[in-house]
Formats: sequence, C-alpha cells, structure tokens
Amino acid sequence: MHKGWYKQLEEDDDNGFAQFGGYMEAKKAKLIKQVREQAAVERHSTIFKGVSIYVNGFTKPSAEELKTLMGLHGGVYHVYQMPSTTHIIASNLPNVKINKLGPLPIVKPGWIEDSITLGRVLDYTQYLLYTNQSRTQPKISFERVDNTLSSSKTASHPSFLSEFYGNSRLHLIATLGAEFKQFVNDLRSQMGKNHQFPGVLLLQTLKNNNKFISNEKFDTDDDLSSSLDTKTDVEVIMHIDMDCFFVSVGIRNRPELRGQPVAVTHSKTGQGRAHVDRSAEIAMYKERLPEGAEFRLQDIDDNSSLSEIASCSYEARKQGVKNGMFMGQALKLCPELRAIPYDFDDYKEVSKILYTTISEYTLNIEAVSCDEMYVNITDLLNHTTVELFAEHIRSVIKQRTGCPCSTGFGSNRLQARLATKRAKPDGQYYLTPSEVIGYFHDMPLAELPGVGRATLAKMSNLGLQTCGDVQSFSLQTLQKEIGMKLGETIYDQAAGIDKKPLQYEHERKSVSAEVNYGIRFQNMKENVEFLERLAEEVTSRLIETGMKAKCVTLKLMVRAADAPTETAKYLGHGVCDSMSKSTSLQTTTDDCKIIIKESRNLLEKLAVPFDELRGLGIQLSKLEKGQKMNVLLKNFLSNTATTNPKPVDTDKAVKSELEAKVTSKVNVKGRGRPSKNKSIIASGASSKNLSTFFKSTQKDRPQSGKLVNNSYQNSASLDMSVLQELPEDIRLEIMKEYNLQLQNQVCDEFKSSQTPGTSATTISTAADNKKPDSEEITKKTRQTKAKAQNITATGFDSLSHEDFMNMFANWFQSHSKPLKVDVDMLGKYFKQMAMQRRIEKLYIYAKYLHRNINEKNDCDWHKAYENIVGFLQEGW
Ligand code: DCP
Ligand code: CA
Ligand code: CA
Repeated sequence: MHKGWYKQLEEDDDNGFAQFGGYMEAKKAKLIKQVREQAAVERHSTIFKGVSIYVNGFTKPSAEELKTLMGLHGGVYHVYQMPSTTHIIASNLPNVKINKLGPLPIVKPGWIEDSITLGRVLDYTQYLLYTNQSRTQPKISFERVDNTLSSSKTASHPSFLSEFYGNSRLHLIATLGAEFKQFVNDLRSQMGKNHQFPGVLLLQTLKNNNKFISNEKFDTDDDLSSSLDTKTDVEVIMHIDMDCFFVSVGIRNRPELRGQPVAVTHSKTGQGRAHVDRSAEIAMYKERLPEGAEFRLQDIDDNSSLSEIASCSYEARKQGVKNGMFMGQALKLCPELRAIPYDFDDYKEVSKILYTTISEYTLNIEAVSCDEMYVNITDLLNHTTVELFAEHIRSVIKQRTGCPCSTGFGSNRLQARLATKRAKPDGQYYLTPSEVIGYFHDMPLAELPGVGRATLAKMSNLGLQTCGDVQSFSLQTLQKEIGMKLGETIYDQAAGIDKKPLQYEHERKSVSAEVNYGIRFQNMKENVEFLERLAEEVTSRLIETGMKAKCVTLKLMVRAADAPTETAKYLGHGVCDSMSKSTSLQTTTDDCKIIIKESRNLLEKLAVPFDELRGLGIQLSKLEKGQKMNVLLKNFLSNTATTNPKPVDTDKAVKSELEAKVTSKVNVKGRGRPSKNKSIIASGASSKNLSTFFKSTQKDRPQSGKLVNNSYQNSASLDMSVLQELPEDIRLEIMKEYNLQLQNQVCDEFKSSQTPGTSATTISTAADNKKPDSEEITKKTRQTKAKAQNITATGFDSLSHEDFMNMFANWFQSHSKPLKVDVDMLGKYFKQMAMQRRIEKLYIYAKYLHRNINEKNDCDWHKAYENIVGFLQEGW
C-alpha cells in the first residue's frame, strides 16, 4: 500500500527534516565555518555595489555573517539604520518594529545568499519578508509575498531547499518533535546534581505563603487523597497538549476570529487550481487511500481544493470538520469556515515556550511533538496537588503563549493521554487510580492509541466494541485472533495498563532530508545538482547531531504510471510510487563528498527518468557517535556552573576564570624555574596552589594585566581548576567552544608553564626520588606486561584508583619508551570514560598523566600522551 511520506514523517520520530543537536553552538560553529570557507575560496565580487543593508532582529545567517558577506561582495553593512540604508534584512519582525522601519524594503537574508550563489544581484522583491503583520499594516507599501512556494519555484531553483524547509508544515512537525527530544536531552545532560528548578521554588513559595494552596485545602479537600495516592508509590504522569495548536497560535492577533470556525490551510477559497485535470488524480487518490479513510475524499469534486487543513478550531469541529481534512470537503460541511495562513515562526516560538516552561519544573519529560509531551510530576506533588498544579501550569502557559492547552493525569502514559481527551478543550482531568477501570469500561476500542482499522475490524468480529468488552474477554482468544504481542498490548490497554515507562533520553537513529514538493526537473543535470544540494543539507544535519553514518538511503517518489503529469496541487507530488535503495559504507562518515558520491550512485542504480521524479529524500542511518568531545566537556563545565545559586554567564565566567588562571600560571612559573618565553602578563598575585588561588577573595586576585576583567568575582565559584588542568588539546577545544579570545601566544605560554609539584598526587615525586632497583623494575615490568595482556581497556575499570595510579607509575618507570600497545589501551580507556561521561575520573587521570609525561622531557612520551588524548578526538 502506498504510504505517503507525510505519514512516515509523523510516525518515525527519528526520520525527518530534523535540525538537530547542539542548537546555537552547532549553528554558530556552522555559520562561522561557512564564513571562513567563503573567505577562503575568495569568491569576492562587487555584486552588491550600491547596496547598504541594516539587519534587524535575529536572522539566519546571522548579522555577523551577513556583514562578512557584504564585505566580500562589495556591499555596505550598517550597524544602525541610516538614511543611506537601502535594504533592511530580517527573517521575522513584529508589528511594532515594522511600523518604525519606514518605507525601506524588508528583505529576507536568502536574497543575499542566493545572489552570491548566482553571482549577480537578484530581484529583491522576490525575497520580501512574508509577515502576517504586513497584512494588518496598510502603511507597508509592498505587497505581501506568499513564500509558501505556491509561486513558481521548482526544485531546480537555488533557494528552493531553504524555502521549502523554512515553510513546510510537515517539515516543522517532523523536526520539532525531534528537536524537543534533543532539547530535553541537552537540558538533562547539563543539569547538575543540585539543580534547582525555578518552578519548584515557585511552587514552594506559593505553598509557604498560602497563596497557592490553602492548608485547609491540603488537609480536607478530597483532592488530597489523590495527592496522597502519589506519595504512596503511584506515579503521576501528566500529558499536556495544546488545543487546536496552529489555530490557537494563529488567532492570537485576530481577535475577531475567536469563537469562529477557523482552519489553518494554504488554500483560501477551497477552490482547486483551474485548468488542471483533477478528476483522474482524485480517482487515483481514492483508489490508494487506506481502507476506512475514504471519508477524506468525500464530497471532493473536480473543483474542490485538495489543500489539507492542518488544524481547525473546536467551533469548526462541532460541524464535522477535522484536522487533515481537505479544504474542499470542509467547506461543504461548514461554509462559514474561515481560513487562516500558516505562522511557522510563531508555532516554533510557542513550542519553545511550552517546553521551556515545563522544564522549569522538572526534566522528567518525554517530548512527543511540537505541542505535546508527557511529564512525570510525581516529585512535584510534594509541593502541590494534581488539580492545583494543573491549574497553575495551564495558567502559566496561557499567560506566556496566549494559547490554551489541556492536561490529563493518570498513573501512566495511556491514562494521562486518554484523560487529556476528556479535558479538551482548555481543561484538565485527573484519572485517579480508583476511577481507571470504570473510565476505560465504556471507552470505544478505537480510542486506544495504536488500534487501527484492521485490528478494529477483527475485534468487532469477536464482538468486541469497548475496552469493557475486552476486559471480560479471554486473552488467549484475543491473541489467537490478532497476534500475541498486539493482543497483549490491547488487553493491557483496555484495563488502563501501559507498561512502557516515559522515555526521557532519546537516541537518534537516522537523519534525513526529504523534499516532495516542487520536484520538476528539466534535465538530468538539474536532477543531479538538486541531489547534491540535498546531500549537503542532510550532511550538515548529520554534523549538527555530532554523529556519523554508515548507511545511505535514497528515497524517490515517482509519478505513478497512470497519474497525470500535472497535479491538482500545484507542483505537488500527486499520486506516486515510492522506491528506495540503500548502501552500506565501509566506515562511518560525515563527509559530504562521500555522501554525495553514494547518493549519486544510488540515483544511477534506481534509474528513474528525471521528469518522472516527484520527491527525493536522502536518509543517513546506522549512526554512531562522532566528535562529541567538546560538548561533553562543556556539559561538565556547565554542571559546575549550575552549583552556583545564581546562574552566571558561563561564557564570561569561563573566560575570565581562564584569563585569571593564565595570569596565575605565568606567575607560578615566574617564581619557579626560568622562563623560556617572556611573560606577557604582569601581575601582583601571590604564589598559591592553583585551585586555592581561584577560591581566593577578590582582594587577592591579580589587579593588573589586560586579560583580567571585572566579571572575575561573579565566576569565582566556578571550579576552573578543571579547565586549567585539562590536557592542552581538550582545553583548546573548550576555549574554542566558548569562543575564548586568548591569543595563541598566551596558550603557548600556558603550555610551557606547566609546573611540576602542584599535583595532589605523590607518585611523581616518588618516581623522581626513588630509583627502583633493577629487580624491582623487572618485577614491575612483568606486572605491567601481565596487566597489559590481561586487562582490556574495559578491564581497567576493575582496578582501584590506587592500583591504577600504581600501574601508571610502573609504566613510567619501567619503560624508557612508551609501547604502542599500552598507549592504545590507555587511549581506548580514556575514550570509554568520556563516552560514559565519567569526566571527573577522566580528568584526574588525564591530569596525572599529563604532569608525569610533561616531566619526562622526552618527545616519545609527549607523543604518547598526544596519542592517548587523540583517542578522545577520534570519531565515537
Ligand atoms: N497538524 C498538521 N496536520 C495534521 C495534524 C496536525 O499539520 N494532519 C499540525 C497542526 C496541529 C498540530 O500539528 O495544530 C498539532 O496537532 P494535534 O494533533 O495536537 O491537533 P491540534 O492541536 O490541532 O488539535 P487538538 O486540540 O485536538 O490537539
Ligand atoms: Ca494539540
Ligand atoms: Ca498534539
């Protein structure tokens, strides 16, 4: 059966147009890289001569990058809007801002990128910013430009991909779910042990001030029993879901539409495109629709719009309109249905607020999609009750987003989710344990998640209509009919049981980029070029995740043999056959060239005529961890930072600490042996053990030196001894990550100033002072060899800390030169520790190793150290 990609995208949370991971850091790094690459290839031109831009608000590429691009191509960048500014560049502007900008054209940054790509200045009117505001702002002199691709761009247009991704609703649905899973992941991994949730503090304060919960209520209210339920082992899971999400977001600025039947859709009229023979296409759709889904094409005639309704208001639902329905049919059911356009940026913003809000209370969150998640609130019930928390959180969300949401509670995901159904719209419902059986008793089986039409039909044949029917039915008979696994699941579900715990952590399985709109190639060259751009896109997404892939899959949507060449939806994919082909690589990769090459091979093998293609996708799977080193260490650092009562500006803090540290290092060195390099920082700091130095009071801190700045005090509690003691390579990574501006010179200075004697361990001193006799050496050598043979990298784990340190010491003493086998083994162990996020241990060992090897004054040992640490940087 034909299965549209839409469906697939929604079902497979790992498959999608996900922009993923690392968020701003990764994006920043990527942009900076792009600028550098740009500069490197010296694609200078003067195409923007006479153009002066002023960048307003957040843009992608960033203002900084646009500035560079203008510089490289003969344009002028204005930090402020000036009389001579010719264009305002913006990606998104609120009403108020637009008002103030005057008559200058507000142009999307894609104009600049595309012009550079094509080597000439393109007509900016094609890139005017689409905003809803512009429609409500008659002062704006230019026409609103619909950038939903309904214009004329096909995939062969250079800016096609960015526009497609920027605007597709399906892209958004597919990406945001995955993005928020990653968002939760990231927050969880950054959360220190003593992390204080501001929301919890708020709940406590409200409780203490009796503002939120009167004690009376706590003591006497029947609800208390429900909260007590939770205190005796029963978990409470909240399901939270925005009400008619796209509509709610869209009508915030359209108060006249409140209470009206409203739908979010591309089509405004419900009319299809003229001059296109739709009947053949509709007939084919009908044929291919899954059994039971025919209703979707009901009432659709040749003139009806095949534009889908993404979301409709509850007023529209009362008249039979549903999400996913075609506009043509919906208008027949509800002629007064008002259509509003998409507001992608706003959806993203509201999603972000939703997730950020919940994460202020707990990170026991399983992200489901852009408007929906499960939350384990059991711990929160120490400070509140279910009902009060529901009221509280819903009002906070409404206040922050302007949109209503509904919450359902139960002791597992299933109960919570089905409770939300009862709560909707704009309500809350707690399905207490005692109610469960009764609640499920009358529930139609169709309401259960994962019960499809085919299953329903089989159950119906057994005389089963409701969960109650199943509750009193035999499990064996049910399993015989619908299969062991499904039978058991439904049997459980019918009784309100859901054994699957919430998934807080999320492991990404694939990354993909797929386009099924606007694909109309004129020739093979266009086809291949598009494929290459798609490969670049998917590779950059892969890189953002920090993973490498081993499998490349090319997916094609091919016009079905009997489908019309032009589709009802302009440039849509129409009725298609899907085909795909995969290839497995020898090793994992994130190299764009390889991915392009493999994709091209696959395209050749599938050998579909370019003009028959309606959709292309590349999926990268069998992912393995790539270079995540810096992220790990960053997390480690931010964990340290979160122990501060008040969050500090980590970037600044790290920077100033590091700067202070460099100063101190130089001082320590100055005191000790003579320096090879001239100290560049003068300082009056007294000599101290470094870690205590950083815990010193402000008056102790170095007063002079250009690298010391005022934020020192703020960051004093950050344990920067970690950073200062990290191996050079890792430290440089972190500095890069935090964009620390120390000059190389200083780093070199720092490097060469590593001082022996400050280590807390005594082994190195012992090694220095006590020359072991030859017998002892032989014995130790034997021991070490035995260990090397017996202990795999993982086996190191079984050694105590002391054993481990002894083994290190033996190694240094018994070998004049390091053996490769030992280096490799240690390297693997270090990598393993990093992967398991045992950063503290890793740090101690790396520090120890660094110190001792540094003392050896021997290139081979230095190299060995580099190799060991090198393992941390290779792909994993
Ligand atoms: N969506 C879409 N196409 C669909 C289903 C959903 O574009 N076929 C988008 C628009 C929805 C959003 O996803 O607003 C969230 O989907 P939900 O299933 O949560 O539906 P709503 O939020 O619209 O309504 P409800 O109040 O039933 O949750
Ligand atoms: Ca919803
Ligand atoms: Ca939802």
